[in-house]
Amino acid sequence: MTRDLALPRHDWTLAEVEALFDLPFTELVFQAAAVHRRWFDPAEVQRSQLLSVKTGGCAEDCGYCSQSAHFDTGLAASKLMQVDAVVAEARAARDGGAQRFCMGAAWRELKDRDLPQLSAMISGVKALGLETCATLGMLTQQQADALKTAGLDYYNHNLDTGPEYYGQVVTTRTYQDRLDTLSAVRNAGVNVCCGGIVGMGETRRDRASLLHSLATLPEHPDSLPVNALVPIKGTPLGESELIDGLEFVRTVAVARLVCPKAVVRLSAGREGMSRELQALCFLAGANSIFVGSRLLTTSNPEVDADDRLFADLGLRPMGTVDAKLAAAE
Ligand code: SAM
Ligand code: DTB
Ligand code: SF4
Repeated sequence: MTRDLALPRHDWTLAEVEALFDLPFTELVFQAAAVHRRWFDPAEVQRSQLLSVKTGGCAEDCGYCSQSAHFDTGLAASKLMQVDAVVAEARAARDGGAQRFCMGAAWRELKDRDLPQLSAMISGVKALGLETCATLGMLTQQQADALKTAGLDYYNHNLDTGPEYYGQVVTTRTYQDRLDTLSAVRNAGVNVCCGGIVGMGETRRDRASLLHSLATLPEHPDSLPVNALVPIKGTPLGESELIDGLEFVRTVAVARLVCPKAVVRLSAGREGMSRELQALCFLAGANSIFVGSRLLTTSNPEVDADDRLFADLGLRPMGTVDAKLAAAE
């Protein structure tokens, strides 16, 4: 009996994931599109908005990042933002059409002294009717539990690349550190948002290995961001060539096939992509994007352009803000 391709599996082998990458392009996209339709309405795409609530000066040496203190990228560092300012940005994001708001901090790990302020931000954003997400570096179990209590719906923490290539990109935090934070998040009952970056000089096998790592986690990520590297001058990866568009689509399609129920996010790097390439990503199973003219520290397509893209492709926003909460505030 042949296996139903749309049913989630946790026993993927790396060879099987590589074999998906090696399928003829149209066959791969066709299979991914078929699986996408089994779990989602393909006309719906989630809109998430990012805000850097604490920028720059980070102790980690992630070779792609504008915010690492190890590299001179010309980025000015700033302190943790005030709660009111964050909530005001979230309200504007909601009114601009976002359903999820993600707060990012350039930290190696969350410090307990910052927990009350972050908890207040999360509660404030949640009270606007938005889904809440945060990405604050490594977490302990107690911190993950506290964020859950504050109203956190999702925590983003990426594996970034396959374990074999990882050491070429980051040396200050291990792959196991990342897996431990993911367990704490999952144990706290917070949804896991976990993916990686392509276009960092890795091989197709490394991309397959990243997706293999994600597909063999104890539970598949709820959200799976696929970022195309945004090369940042001054970082070790600042002169990298952009990833080939078709290879990016293949990565999205394989992500959809190995984690069929995950919301796959077409994340950083959209500014370098044509509308047609983005449309292929949606066909291959991507069903979430970041909206707003800024990601964390780099630029993103303008909302008007994304509104036109949605209209021209016949796409609708996925989910809605909590109307009761939005009306009450
Ligand atoms: N400091 C926290 C951490 O790394 O755990 C959270 C913020 S960090 C900027 C979130 C993720 O954004 C990274 O793990 C990486 O996958 C992605 N990212 C960062 N810089 C990027 C770039 N230049 N291009 C593409 N993706 C990037
Ligand atoms: C993710 O995977 N991509 C987002 C989010 N998680 C936090 C971040 C993209 C950052 C792009 C570079 C920047 O703007 O600094
Ligand atoms: Fe710091 Fe996160 Fe950037 Fe790594 S990706 S340097 S942890 S802000």
